[in-house]
Amino acid sequence: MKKLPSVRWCGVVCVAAVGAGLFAAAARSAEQSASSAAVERAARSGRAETSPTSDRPNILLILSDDQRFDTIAALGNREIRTPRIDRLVERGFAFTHAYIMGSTQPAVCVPSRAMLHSGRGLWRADDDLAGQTTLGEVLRGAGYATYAVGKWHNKAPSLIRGFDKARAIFLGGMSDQYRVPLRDLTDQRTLSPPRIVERHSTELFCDAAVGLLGEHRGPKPFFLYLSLTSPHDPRTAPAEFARMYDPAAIPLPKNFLPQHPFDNGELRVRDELLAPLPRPADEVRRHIADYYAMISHLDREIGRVLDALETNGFGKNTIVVFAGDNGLAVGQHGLMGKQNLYDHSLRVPLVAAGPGIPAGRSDALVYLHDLFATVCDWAGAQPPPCDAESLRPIIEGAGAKGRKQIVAGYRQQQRAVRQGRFKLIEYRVEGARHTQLFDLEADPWEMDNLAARPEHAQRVAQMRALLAEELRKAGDPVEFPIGGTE
Ligand SMILES: [Ca+2]
Repeated sequence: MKKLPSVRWCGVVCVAAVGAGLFAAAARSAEQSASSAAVERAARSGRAETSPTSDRPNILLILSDDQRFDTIAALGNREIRTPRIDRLVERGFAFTHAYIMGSTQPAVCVPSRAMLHSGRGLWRADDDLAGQTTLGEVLRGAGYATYAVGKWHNKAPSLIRGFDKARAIFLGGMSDQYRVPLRDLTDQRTLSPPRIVERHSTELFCDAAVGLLGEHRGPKPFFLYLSLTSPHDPRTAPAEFARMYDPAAIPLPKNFLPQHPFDNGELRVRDELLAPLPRPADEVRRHIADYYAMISHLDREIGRVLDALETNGFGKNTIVVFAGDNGLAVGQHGLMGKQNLYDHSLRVPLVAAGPGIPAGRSDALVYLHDLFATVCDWAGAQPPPCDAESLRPIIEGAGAKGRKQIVAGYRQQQRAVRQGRFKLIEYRVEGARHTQLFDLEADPWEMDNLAARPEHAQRVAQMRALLAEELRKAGDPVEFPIGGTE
């Protein structure tokens, strides 16, 4: 198993700096030059640092947008229909506890994708991936043909650097699903002016992916990144899918609340205004029905891409990864959006299937951005110094147990740590502080706050110390007071 290089970051973290940008500049100078040079050397020579072999797998990485972890039928959701993703789950390996690290801004997609494409944690990934070696660059340098389709939310230069071909690219966060402005990478390696085709974004993106699979010729293996804008709102699935779910028959989540019990610092953001306050139960049911309709539609569409793998002869030698960029509340805890640190907003689907991947499941704590190192590992490519850890030892049953803890933050108001069955969330909003402690085994819906109970006082203290230490190690530049007055 490939051992990732360890990185010492502490020396370059500016603890007084607010925001990721300053940190990124410091990290760039300290860490970037060596890895960039290696990738550039490999790209110039036209071959990989490690020798390309014909049996290296193709890699298809499909990323959905705002899809919560528990929206796949084969993983236990009894309402939703996801037959194609179910088949991936059944033949592949699913991580049931894949987390993102939160966000430094309301557009959670941006840092989430920056983390995925750089392998860096929240406070080290630059939103535009400026000067940071991307997954596309690493694989391109390692002799892969690299293709991108769909949403790219980290500015054009980082896209252009990493991909040989890019089709139907949407440079933004959200759009009318039937009027997405699409750009293509030209022969001059610039992006074309936007064009609009009046068809659902998921269908256009999957068409482009099918087209690229039809064009691909060896001997290089391919890396195809297919990034959807579904089930992100507007949740406007085609009629046959919109009819699939009757809102009246959708159960409310167990942790449904008409409103969040206290100000978490982000209750008026756009996502939270998609339903009135207090949240009407019927309206939340309708939102869930629309959400599920978008997911069933994307399930059918990615089925077409998976079929195209087979018809083009790539079925046996392609690793397929299906993942999401962040979760979504849709009525849980009185919230609608993803600007919080509850599990519904931090946890994402993460499934891989293909050669060398046994059928299985793991509840190990992992980060979505661990995929960066995992994909490099499958490709036989050396990742640059980063925070990602390859998931192959877990997938291949080598006794690995994943991360000891997961840490997350949201802007300057929220911080959280999960270790074992317990999760601590700390809030600081204009001088008001709240602490939540959840036992996620006994209370997976995060409804029963144990923080104020005397029998948990010692655990709260221990987890506060752990949170402070993990934030320091993760390079959080925000001075976030932990503990103190409730
Ligand atoms: Ca998203």
